[in-house]
Amino acid sequence: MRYIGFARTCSSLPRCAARALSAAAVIAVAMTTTQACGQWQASAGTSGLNMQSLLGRNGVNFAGGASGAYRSTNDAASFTASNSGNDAVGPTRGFAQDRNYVYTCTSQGVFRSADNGLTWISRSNGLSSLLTSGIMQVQSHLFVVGPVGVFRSDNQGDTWTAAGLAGTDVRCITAIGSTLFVGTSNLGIYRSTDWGASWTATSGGLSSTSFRAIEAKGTTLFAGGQIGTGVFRSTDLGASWTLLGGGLPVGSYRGFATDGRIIVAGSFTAGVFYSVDNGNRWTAINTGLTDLSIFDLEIHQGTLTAATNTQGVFRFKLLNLIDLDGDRCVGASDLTVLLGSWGPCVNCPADYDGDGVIGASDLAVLLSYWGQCG
Ligand SMILES: [Ca+2]
Ligand SMILES: [Ca+2]
Repeated sequence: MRYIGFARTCSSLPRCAARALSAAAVIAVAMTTTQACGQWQASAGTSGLNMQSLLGRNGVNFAGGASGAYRSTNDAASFTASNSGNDAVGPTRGFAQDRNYVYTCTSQGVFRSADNGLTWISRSNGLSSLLTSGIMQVQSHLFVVGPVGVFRSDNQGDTWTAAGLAGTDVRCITAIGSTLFVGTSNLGIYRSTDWGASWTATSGGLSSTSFRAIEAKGTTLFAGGQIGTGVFRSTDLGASWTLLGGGLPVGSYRGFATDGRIIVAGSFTAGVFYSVDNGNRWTAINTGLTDLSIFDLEIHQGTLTAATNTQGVFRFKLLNLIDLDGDRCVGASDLTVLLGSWGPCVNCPADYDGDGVIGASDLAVLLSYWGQCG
C-alpha cells in the first residue's frame, strides 16, 4: 500500500519533542528526550507511601500497600484511605473483583467488600496462612497465593480449600481461559488445567527461577523475572519462554498491565515501559515519575496507574501515546499525520512500534484506538 501525495513531516527529533513542536512551538526543543509523549501525575493522598497493588472497577480505582487500601473516584487524581473492616497494617498485596464484590489480600488474609471498597469484611476461613501474595478471580473461582501454596474459593471467599503447590512460596497468578499460571520464589512457573488439582512446571527458556508478576494479554503470557533477568514471554501457554529485549532493560519486573492492545511493564528500578507489538519493542514512559521502582500497574478507563515503592500512585493518560495532534481524541486528523509521514521515519510520533518505519503496523495501532477520547 502506498500513499502518494502526502509530504513526510517527520524530523529526526525524538518522539516527544517532534510531537510537541507540531502541536505548539519552540519551547519543547530544549526537552529532547527519547521517551514517548505524556507525563505522569502524582495521585494526591498517596505522597510518600509504599504502594504494591492496583485495581480499577466500575469507575473506582483501588491502590494498596504498607498502610492498607485506598480508593479513588476521580480517575486516580486523588485517593483516600479505605480500611473500614480491613487490614491497615500489613501490606495489601493484591486486588480482584467479580460481579458482586471487590477483594483484597494482605498480610492478614483476604477481605471482601460489597460496596466497592467503602467497607470490608474478613474472608479467610480455610486459609492455612494469612500472609498472601496475590489474588485472582476467574470464571466462578477465586484464587489466592502465598508462602504455603495456592488456595481456591468457589463461594466468593466464604470458604477456602488448598489448591496445590503446598509449601511452595507462590508470588503471582494469572489465567488464560481456564488454564492457570503461577510464578514462584525459586521454583519457576507452574501451570494447571484442572483449577489447581495438579500443577506442572513450565520452565523451557526461563533463566529466572523467581517471578513476582505474571500477566496474560490475549493468549500471550508475560512474566517478570528476578534481578539480572527481565521480562519473559510465552505464546504457547507456557511451554516455552523467551527473554525479551527490544529496549527493555535487564532487571526485576514486578507489575504488568494491558488493555488488550498495549502491554505495559514495570521495572523495580527503571520505571515503566510499553509495547504496542506484543513485546517486541519497548519505549520508556517515565517523565514525571519520581520513583522508578514499580510494584504494580493497572489500566482502567483509559488511565494507566503505577504503584511505586516509596512515592505512592501516579497516573498517565494512555491516549497520550496514540493521539498525534494533541486534541485528546484519536481520529481523522491523527490519520492524516500518520499517512503524511508514511515510510522510513526515525523517532517519529506516529512510529508507535518504534521500528523506524511508519507502516501498516502503526496504522493498525491507530485504528485500534479509533474514536476514543480522553
Ligand atoms: Ca487526535
Ligand atoms: Ca512503525
